[in-house]
Amino acid sequence: MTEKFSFQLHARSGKARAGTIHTPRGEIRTPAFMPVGTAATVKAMLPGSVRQTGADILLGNTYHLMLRPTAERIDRLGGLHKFMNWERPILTDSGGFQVMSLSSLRKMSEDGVTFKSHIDGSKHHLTPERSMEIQRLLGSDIVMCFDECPALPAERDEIARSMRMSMRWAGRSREAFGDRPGHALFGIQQGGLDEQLRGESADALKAIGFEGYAVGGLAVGEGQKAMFEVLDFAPDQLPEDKPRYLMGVGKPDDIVGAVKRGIDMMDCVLPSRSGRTGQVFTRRGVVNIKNARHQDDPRPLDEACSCPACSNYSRAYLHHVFRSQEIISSMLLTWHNLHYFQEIMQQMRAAIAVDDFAGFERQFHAERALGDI
Ligand code: PRF
Ligand code: ZN
Repeated sequence: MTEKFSFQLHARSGKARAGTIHTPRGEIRTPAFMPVGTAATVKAMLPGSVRQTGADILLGNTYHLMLRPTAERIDRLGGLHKFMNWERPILTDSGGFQVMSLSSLRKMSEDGVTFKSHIDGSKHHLTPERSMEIQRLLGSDIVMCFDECPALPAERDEIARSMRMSMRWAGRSREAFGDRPGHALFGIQQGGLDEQLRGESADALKAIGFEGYAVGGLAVGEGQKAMFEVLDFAPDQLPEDKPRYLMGVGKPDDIVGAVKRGIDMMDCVLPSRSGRTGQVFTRRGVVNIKNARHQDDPRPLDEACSCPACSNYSRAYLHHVFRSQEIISSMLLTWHNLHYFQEIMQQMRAAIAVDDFAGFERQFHAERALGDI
């Protein structure tokens, strides 16, 4: 295993790519889906179980961990990997996006953002430099630049102003990150839905130079059609030979459409969060286990799925434990959802390897068109 951070492309099918990210903590097969472990846990799952679903890497959050239990405490306890018992790679988001969606009394300036904690109302300041320090204290393998994700819709001038500030923050992030062999810093492209602004952002990031490049500012309410229109050009504006990460996406059909357009990595709370609200993703579409039609159904969720929920339990049981608010309901449904998302990724990697992404896509859409059993 190479000790440094590197990315190797193995195959292409159309614009879809398959590759491997090498890190000192292990390999990440791409296209990769990263389960979200916001508060140093993928909720309702043991780390060993997350690994069994096929995940090579988890996502953690600067914002949550800086507030509780704090980055300094995690550092004293030996870093995030040891703290949460996940020894493989961890990517951490930089905090700005979560400040905007979760905290109150936010005040943005060129320096950074001041905000009040959603947990106890305490006041905090986050800058590119502080975000880099927190992500270093956590021991993150893939560190994200500190950026601002403007809410859409917004005036073009406002999106341009915000993007240019994010690009200055990207320069400060690169400077503060320093030289850390085996660890990577990813830039984040902004620019809303505008091809020219996205191009300007990509050029600014490429001039600074990063180990990987994220497409930020999407999946913020613009809808799938608009997102795909941006993904028809945005990945092409980024370097060929570096991983491309689409932040916060998405539903299974969003993921498939993103990979088709040249995205290598994604993360989303959807499979884990939905597992706790009874929303199940299967080959045949979305199933709501709360629905009374399952209460006498002895069949598994998906007879073709090899996860513990489908191997060992009926829909009637899953319905019962969900309705009874039993803890095992969250455990089983989260496991199934994460297993299903990872299975899609594996199928896409296999299809790209034999240059048949179109064949995968055909089957993916055909199965969903059948509807639930
Ligand atoms: N920036 C950062 N994190 C993010 C986003 C972003 O634009 C998004 C957008 N969907 C999700 N998470 N830093
Ligand atoms: Zn299953």
